[in-house]
Amino acid sequence: MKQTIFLWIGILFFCELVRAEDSSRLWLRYDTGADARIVCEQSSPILDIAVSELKNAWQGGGQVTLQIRPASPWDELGEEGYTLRSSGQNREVTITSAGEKGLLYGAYHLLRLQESGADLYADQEFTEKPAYNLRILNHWDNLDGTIERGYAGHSLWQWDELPGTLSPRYRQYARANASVGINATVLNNVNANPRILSTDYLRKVQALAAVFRPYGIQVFLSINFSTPSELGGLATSDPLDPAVCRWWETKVKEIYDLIPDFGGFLVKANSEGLPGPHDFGRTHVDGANMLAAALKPYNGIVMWRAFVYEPGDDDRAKQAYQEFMPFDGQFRDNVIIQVKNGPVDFQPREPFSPLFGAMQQTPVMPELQITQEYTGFSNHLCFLAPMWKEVLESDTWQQGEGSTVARVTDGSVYPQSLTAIAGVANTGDDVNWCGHPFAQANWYAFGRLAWDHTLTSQQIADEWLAQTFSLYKAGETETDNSRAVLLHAQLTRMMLDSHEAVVDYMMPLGLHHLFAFGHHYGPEPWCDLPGARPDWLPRYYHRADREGLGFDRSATGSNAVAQYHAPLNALYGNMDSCPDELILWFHHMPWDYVLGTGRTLWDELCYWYNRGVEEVRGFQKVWDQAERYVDDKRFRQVQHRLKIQARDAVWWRDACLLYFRTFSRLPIPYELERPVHELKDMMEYRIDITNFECPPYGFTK
Ligand code: BDP
Repeated sequence: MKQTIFLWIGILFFCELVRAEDSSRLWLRYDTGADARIVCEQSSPILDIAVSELKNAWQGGGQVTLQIRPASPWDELGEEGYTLRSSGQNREVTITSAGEKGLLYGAYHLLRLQESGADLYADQEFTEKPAYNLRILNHWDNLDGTIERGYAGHSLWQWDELPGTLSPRYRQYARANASVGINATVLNNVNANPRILSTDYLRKVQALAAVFRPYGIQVFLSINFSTPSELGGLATSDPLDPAVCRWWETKVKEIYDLIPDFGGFLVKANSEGLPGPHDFGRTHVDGANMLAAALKPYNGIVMWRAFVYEPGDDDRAKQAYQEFMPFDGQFRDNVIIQVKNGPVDFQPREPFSPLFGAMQQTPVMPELQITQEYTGFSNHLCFLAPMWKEVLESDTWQQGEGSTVARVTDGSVYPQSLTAIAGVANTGDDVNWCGHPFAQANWYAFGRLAWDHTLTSQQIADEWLAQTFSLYKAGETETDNSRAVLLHAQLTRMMLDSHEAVVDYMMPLGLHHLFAFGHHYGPEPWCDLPGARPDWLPRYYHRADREGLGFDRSATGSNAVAQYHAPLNALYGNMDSCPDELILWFHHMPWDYVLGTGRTLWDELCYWYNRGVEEVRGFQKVWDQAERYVDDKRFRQVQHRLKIQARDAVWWRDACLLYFRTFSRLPIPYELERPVHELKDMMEYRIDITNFECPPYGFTK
């Protein structure tokens, strides 16, 4: 009997060890069983989680007290903010908040400090409160279990099993989000299936909402604008038709009867073939306000996307601004306009969307893409915090210097009660959630920046690395541990440089949308599909010809620069002052134009592409040193993907340079590495996207 028990303990221990490093624990790899002294006088589902997390994992020795303090109108920290005090002498920590969620976030923050090696017992007191009210993930998950632009398996939501069976991953998902302050989720694709609002599906959504609630996570749904006719059997979905309004009111009541804290709707309308108010001769205001009226009695909101563009003569980059600016001030107060970070579409680099700061009487929320649709899927290591910081810190100048994208959306510049930021999720049912072990850092970074956009990318990378990999090991020699310190610094650097490297080998100098048609993985700057929308083809964007390269958006071209506030319109509008990083976004530049570096545009292009390749090779060198410090499985996963990335970088460089060379007719500078592919071959490659498992080299000719 005793032996069997020991055997079982052994097996469990072994399983735990194996499970321990499959990446499924994300950044939450606490050692459990600490049985710490945690005091909290109240109890509730949220507080009980805060207490049990600390009880299991807090290793500080002293006592942690969680206290709800009476809410007061002067309390600027709100229900989600908190104060954390620690006293070195008594080894005590006290976290206070006006709300339960504040205590949950405080508890996770304390554990984050512990896991990232902070000095826990310095006498200190600090406060934290979130920058945005709503910090929300957008899942592009379809009801059939597939994920649009998902690279980590199938959807987490097991629609067929819900509501009866609840996967343990729902709770783990909620916990991971709460640990970084994410407080809301849109469960389904913006390209929404009307069936999501059927009673059957709403019951499934209700079950998910119940799992997420104790972690402070509110549920939202994407809706299809034609649901009244498609699902409800009405003759129309015209937003001004009284029967349509009644249909939505009844549906919204049904939702709130099931999910009293339901958040509201996300809407993609009249975009990329989806229905919307234009189909009935109505406007975006008519559509959004009708839904907002139905949601208002329950405090629900509408997140209406500005990602709209029609094939036509005018520059796609200008269209969202043209469509929405005339409506500023006309939306109901529970509507917020969701704007992608750039004016086109989540490209590796774009200038910020000119709608930020320009819409002054309507709340606007940034939409970022966590899933790496345009940055190498889950094969390429690309830490996105630097890119998001670049957007959030861009100065719109709309209210003078310092009106950054972050400040015009978080309520600092414009008095708005509704503030939000969305990230298109990169999660799936893969064991490690995100496909690439380092892609987890992007989920993490989104949450951290949504909470506090003043954190630096370095702080976020540091924290994430420390929590995700245990580079320092007890019992190792001092030399080993000081090597680990050095390695940690090198890995942080690698993360910080990774986005720029991707831009360099894919689309440097402001180039954009050179992607292969449809799947957006590899390069296809030559792509020309008869009958395809011109604004879905790379040539529309790069405009390469015998004279030069790039899209003229200056006053002599599409004049998109005019949508930016002074002094940006002049800065971007002039070839000599436009930053090199964006020069081909705003200008069609002659091949022999001499840039600030003293090199011609053509030479510079070659240098930047080459630099991207070299940077990735550098990442391989850094990562290989991690072999001794990182568990085998994750080490190999990353190593394998870096090999793919290094090959892809060469593929991108060769494809783009050899193709553009057919226009420039100039040699690649002789000091640079020579291409290893033939243009003709690359133009025939087809990636088998239906079988897109890592490695992706399912090329067929
Ligand atoms: C594009 C994606 C497409 C999305 C669309 C959107 O390629 O799959 O549906 O954005 O955001 O980037 O609506």
